[in-house]
Amino acid sequence: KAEDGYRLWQRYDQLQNKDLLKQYRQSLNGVVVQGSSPTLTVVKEELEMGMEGLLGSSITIANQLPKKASLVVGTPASSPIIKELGLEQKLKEVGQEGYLLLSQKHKGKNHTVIAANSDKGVLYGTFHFLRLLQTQQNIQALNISSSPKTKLRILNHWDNLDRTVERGYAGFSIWDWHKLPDYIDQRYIDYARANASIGINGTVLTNVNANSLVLTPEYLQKVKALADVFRPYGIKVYLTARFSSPIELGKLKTADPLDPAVKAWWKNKVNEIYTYIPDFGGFTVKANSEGQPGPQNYNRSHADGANMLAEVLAPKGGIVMWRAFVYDNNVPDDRHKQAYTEFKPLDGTFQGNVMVQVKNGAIDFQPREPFHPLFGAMPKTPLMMEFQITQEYLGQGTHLAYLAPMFKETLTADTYAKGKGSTVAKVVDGSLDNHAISGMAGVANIGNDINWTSHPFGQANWYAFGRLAWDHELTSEGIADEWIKMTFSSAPSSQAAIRTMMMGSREAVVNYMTPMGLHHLMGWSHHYGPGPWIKDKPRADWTSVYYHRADEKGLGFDRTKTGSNALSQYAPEVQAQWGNPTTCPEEVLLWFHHVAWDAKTKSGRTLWDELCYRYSGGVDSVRAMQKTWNSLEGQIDKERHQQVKQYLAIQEKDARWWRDACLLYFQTFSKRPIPQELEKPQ
Ligand code: GCW
Repeated sequence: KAEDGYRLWQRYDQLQNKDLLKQYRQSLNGVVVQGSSPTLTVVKEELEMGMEGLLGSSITIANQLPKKASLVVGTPASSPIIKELGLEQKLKEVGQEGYLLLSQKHKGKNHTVIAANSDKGVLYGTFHFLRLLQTQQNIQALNISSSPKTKLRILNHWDNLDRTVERGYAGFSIWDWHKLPDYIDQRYIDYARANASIGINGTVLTNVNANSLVLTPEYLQKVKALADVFRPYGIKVYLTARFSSPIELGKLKTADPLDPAVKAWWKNKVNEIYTYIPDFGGFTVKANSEGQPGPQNYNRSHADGANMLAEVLAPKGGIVMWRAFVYDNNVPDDRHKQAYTEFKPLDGTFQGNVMVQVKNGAIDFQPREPFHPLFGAMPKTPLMMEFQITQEYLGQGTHLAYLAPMFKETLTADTYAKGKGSTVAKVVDGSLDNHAISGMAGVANIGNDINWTSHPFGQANWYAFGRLAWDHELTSEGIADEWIKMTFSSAPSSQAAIRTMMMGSREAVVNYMTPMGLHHLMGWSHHYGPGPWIKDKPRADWTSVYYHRADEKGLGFDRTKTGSNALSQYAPEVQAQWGNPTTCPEEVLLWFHHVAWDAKTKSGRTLWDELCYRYSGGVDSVRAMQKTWNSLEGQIDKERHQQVKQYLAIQEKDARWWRDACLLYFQTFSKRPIPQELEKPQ
């Protein structure tokens, strides 16, 4: 049924395990939520829906302690019972958004407690508690405390006002601007529930390639309607600000950030926004990148632009997320270097409420990229992570690629900024340099497809992003396990099989698209299929040949001293490892080195043979996923089983297309045969 996909990981179907059901029913005899607020109303609704569904019996939510064991929910401020439990010390440690889940005796009775310092914390605790039931955990001796490692956990929607979605593969935008503000689609509420359940606390509604229209009163009313829906779920609304808005909307002659009239215009605009949305979060800005207007148009710096906006937002508590993805058609150097070159010198010049938002890698959301050299290089500036959940370069809406391992790979990478152990995660969560604000943004893969993300497994990437933004130390396997149990089934055999599929899936994509550090071989502009042969574009780096540099001698982009020297942007320890082809991990070898076709790789094979093996291995991995998935027929509802099966067939076909196209093309340079034992390209 379509609803199987629509309900995401929040299915709440009755549990089948009789013993557990008995345990749950006994220990959750009553539910007490004292206090009232829009967020507590949401808490009650979710508990009712979740527990009634999972336990298969009706529950009533009281505001007095019942006679029997019960679930007690709230904050010391709104709930006298919670206050009596004496949790002050423990609560102090979890901060404003954290929570406790405890099994606790009170006046001779055993209670399960969800306690927090704020209603929002209670909401997060409630979702965690429901997850325990959904994943069938023992809840007899709970002693959980949790708080987010990153402060801003934000989805970026690249949604246009005409409802097209840039790099969106799951239908049109879920924001129905035409019917807003009067019609509130149930989808907005379910969107908020899903996000709150994984700790997401902000959403940028509009595309970074921004349209200034969204800042007009007509649209601000609509934005307000969405903000009102999301507020009880702890989600703040942000917008993208087109830098030239003072010209387009204000009829000014300039958008120069140092011009007093420009600043006054933004100040008025920001004040106006806050009359609609008193807790408006702030702006995300893409400036002087891919043709977008920005401060450099007026010979000002990114800091001048960001600080002007930050100053007018500061009194209202708003922030600026200024993107470091600057890709200027007129800068001739290796594209890898541009962001670092422009931003590193600005470290220490940004206002306190500016965050610089940096993509995970220096090029553009490739299946694998080494971490961005800006991480660790701007200690005085809070750097926000930008991941892409939508799979622009990873098979878009039809390829299965579980991205948690990719996110983790970047987060655990060591920048060596302050010696060994200076991971990207510590830069991003602010702990390495003691920043007051920290954040992670994920470019959403959500659209109005019934199942939200086109590929049923795309939901796992939305889920994993939220979970890692909350706690980057969670493992990819652990996140997959939770998600599978909630989304599909908890039968141990299918659980393990699906987890295996997921865990290998991103590496499979890397192998059949861009193994060993190859990158940007995708077809021009759409980025879906292979196009390693692409040349003759107005700019060298709009071509693929620019990135792979295949010739008779070998393959790969020399980014060492003898080449573009992008490597010099990393810490000396990183340079030492990656700068030497024998110590450079093979995963990024061709990213940094031009390697001879006959050079020996770790497997003992030549580069050419190894490349053939990797491309073929990618195809084999997809076939293995197909086999596993077919074996699960009957254990997964028919509609989702069929959909994934058909998508895997597309993926297998595409994987062969990639393998054959790339190998036959590179063979025109290597002039070496495909190893005998491998399937021949067609
Ligand atoms: O990944 C590239 C995309 C563009 C996108 C740009 C960006 C929103 O191909 O579609 O524009 O990056 O991140 O700004």
